Amino acid sequence: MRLVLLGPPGSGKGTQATRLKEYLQVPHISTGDLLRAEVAAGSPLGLQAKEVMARGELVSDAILLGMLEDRFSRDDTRAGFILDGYPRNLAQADALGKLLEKLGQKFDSAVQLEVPTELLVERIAGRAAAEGRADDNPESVRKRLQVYTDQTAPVIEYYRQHGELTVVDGVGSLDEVFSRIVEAIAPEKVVG
Ligand code: B4P
Repeated sequence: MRLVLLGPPGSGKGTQATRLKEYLQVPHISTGDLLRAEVAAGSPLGLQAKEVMARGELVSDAILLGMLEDRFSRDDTRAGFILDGYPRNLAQADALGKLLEKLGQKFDSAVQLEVPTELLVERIAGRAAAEGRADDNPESVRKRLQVYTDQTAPVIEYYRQHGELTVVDGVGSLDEVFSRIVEAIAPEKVVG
């Protein structure tokens, strides 16, 4: 199964992708995690991305596409994937479509997690206290939410128009949200 998880920061994309990965037995590809690994390694790419991420802005499309092409060149993505954090703007949605076409892979569904803004802010504040991620400070969170509204929300329309959008209520316990996603993506597709 080839899935994209869409939703604002704090909507549970990373959280649910970790569970879906076990359930669907396909790799979880988080562009945020890939970037954070580059930052931690101090690579040239990581050095470029570090400040941009800390400000809550989007890293350049060219860097992201290069990273994605590299990740998709690995055999484990042939049977499927859960893509978390990509695409974040229309240019990235278009680039992903072209990449899958080139690889001869059929896309299944974009799952949008819907969560009200007050709850997003609350969840991220909880993670800030627990993990201290560089971009979970109030100023960056405001910026990330704004970037989401301006650049990522149109991606939802893109998938809706392609008839590939599945909307899921992201409010509730981790188990409740997970069950809703599994139900929405048609469990019969999951077997095999
Ligand atoms: P990401 O790593 O994608 O960060 P995120 O949007 O905050 O989502 P995340 O998956 O981590 O959080 P989740 O909602 O699961 O991106 C970080 C930065 O990297 C971006 O700002 C950008 O700079 C850069 N970047 C990444 N991809 C890019 C791209 N394609 N193009 C350009 N730049 C890119 O969880 C949040 C919190 O909520 C957690 O603490 C979790 O425990 C909690 N939570 C989740 N579900 C819950 C529930 N049901 N109930 C209660 N709490 C819940």
